[in-house]
Amino acid sequence: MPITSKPTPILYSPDHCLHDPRYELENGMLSRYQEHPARIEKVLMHLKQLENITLVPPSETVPLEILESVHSPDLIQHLQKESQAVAEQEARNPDLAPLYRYPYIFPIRSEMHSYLSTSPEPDGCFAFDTYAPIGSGTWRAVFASASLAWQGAGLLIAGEQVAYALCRPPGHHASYDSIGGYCYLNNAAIAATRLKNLGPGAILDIDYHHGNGTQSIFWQDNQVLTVSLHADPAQEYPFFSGYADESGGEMAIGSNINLPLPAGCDDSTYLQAVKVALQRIRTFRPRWLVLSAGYDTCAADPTTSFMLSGDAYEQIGRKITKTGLPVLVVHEGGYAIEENGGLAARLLDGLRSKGGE
Ligand code: SP5
Ligand code: ZN
Repeated sequence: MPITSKPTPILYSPDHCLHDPRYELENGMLSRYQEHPARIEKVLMHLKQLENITLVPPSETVPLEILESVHSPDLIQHLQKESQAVAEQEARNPDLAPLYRYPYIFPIRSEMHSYLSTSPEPDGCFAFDTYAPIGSGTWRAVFASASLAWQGAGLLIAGEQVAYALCRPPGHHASYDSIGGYCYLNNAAIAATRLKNLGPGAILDIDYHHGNGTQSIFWQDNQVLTVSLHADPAQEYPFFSGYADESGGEMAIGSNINLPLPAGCDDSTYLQAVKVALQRIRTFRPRWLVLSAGYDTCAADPTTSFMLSGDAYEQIGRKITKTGLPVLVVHEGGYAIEENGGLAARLLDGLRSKGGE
């Protein structure tokens, strides 16, 4: 890093701690919820110690009309109402706190929808799995997370070359009208919506899991190229999307690219796929890049199969830098809590490298 370069903004809000479910469901048993506040706190501690960074506190919130273009107004209202309802339930019965509502009735036939959505148990109308429970602080946490992504996009528009939004909860599994996979609001999509003011752009998703929500939000949008590298959905969550033949809606054919990778994927296979992804991105001639950065691809991750080393993240960053695009990093998954800070630092080192490999 030359001493003259500008400090890199790291956006952080403490409000993510308001969302802290204890459990997720695994084969009928409860296990510890993997998407834990410590994930972000540890990354923050690590990035804070880097040279030439500036910690940026929240100073902007995502406008409601933007939220209601990326997500259905019904979903937004549902998140607000459920958090409020849980807060009231906890106030009536403090012994229950912290209380999280999990969907358990899924209206898989359309006639079930209208009745369920106005019933006391509507959660399944807005969720595709059980991994996104709602507690009293969930709305505030997800709104703060989305707002960081929005603010980060603003920094790129103002001329920053790299910014890192420490979003939590993550967002890439959240679609227009459904939540799941620890995700509620699609932070990357919200950032991209602001960045479209600069012209067409790309979202590159390097989380271990397919970014099904991001894919679906931009499915018919030929101004946003969505590219996702992930574990083969034939073997891994989310199973229902992420296949190589999903290439965009009829309004935007070719604007979605999925690169599924085999279980156990190592650095060289992964970096080859990054190269392919970046070639496709260059061809699209974007003006900006949102990087949905998950670290659940690392060898130490307790929930996944890929074997990436720390060096791989720096190489990913270097390859991206060579596109010359301004990059907003949006934090997604990654459950090796002790490792993720170091990996985020390596990625950022790569993103701040000057040119050559
Ligand atoms: C943002 C992100 O990384 N979300 C990941 C959400 C999925 N995590 C858990 C998937 C585990 C599926 N295991 C099912 C085993 C059933 N036999
Ligand atoms: Zn993931």
